[in-house]
Amino acid sequence: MTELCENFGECNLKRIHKTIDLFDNCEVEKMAPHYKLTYFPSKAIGEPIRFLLNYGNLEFEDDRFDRENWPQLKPNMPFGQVPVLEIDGKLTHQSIAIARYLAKKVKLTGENDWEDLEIDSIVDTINDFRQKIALYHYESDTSVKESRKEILFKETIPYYMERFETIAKNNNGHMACAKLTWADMMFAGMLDYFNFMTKGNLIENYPNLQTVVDNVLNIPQIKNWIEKRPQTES
Ligand code: GSH
Repeated sequence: MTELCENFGECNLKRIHKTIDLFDNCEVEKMAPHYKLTYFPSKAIGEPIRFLLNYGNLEFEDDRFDRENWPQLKPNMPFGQVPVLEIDGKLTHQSIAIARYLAKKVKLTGENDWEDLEIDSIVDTINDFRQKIALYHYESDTSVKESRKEILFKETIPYYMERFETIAKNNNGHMACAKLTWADMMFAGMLDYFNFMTKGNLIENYPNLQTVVDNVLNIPQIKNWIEKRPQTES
């Protein structure tokens, strides 16, 4: 009787294991998250997010609101600003945090903490650069704007661009880790905005930064996105 029971138990156990294996190997269709990006009708700091979503073939709702509707929309945003990425109904904010989250999803982060630090530091530096240009561009007092212009164009821009160029050269046409990462998406995604604010072509005399941008813009998903996205100045 004991022997019978043991055989019966063993047999059942094998059956259970087989069922678990079947479940594990089964292609369970997982629902893709629903992404909705809410932003002004421009590229600016929303575009690296759009690049990352496109790079990963992650379908998203590209919600560009009319500027005159902003006062009504603002109170609904977590901190009164955009871009806001809604993920399955949950609102997320801060463009860099969102980009980093998406970079993990589309495998454009570093291999380890050290590489992530390298990426994070250059992304934050690109953001510092953006803020310095924006301080000039959005200044409404013309005399203050004029005084900021001198420092921006003679000192700040060359200072940052020369260092970015050296980084791009040392990283074989990338902004970090000598490979394609989300830092490249941040730089290439925001370049049009930087050029709009400075009314020029910032990378004109920087061949390695041109390579960074070409490397991104030649990715088929990004090429396809650029062809189909709404044409906007900034
Ligand atoms: N640190 C924020 C981020 O990176 O997401 C900055 C967001 C931000 O400055 N958003 C601007 C905005 O919402 C548009 S680029 N401006 C309208 C307002 O503040 O009312």
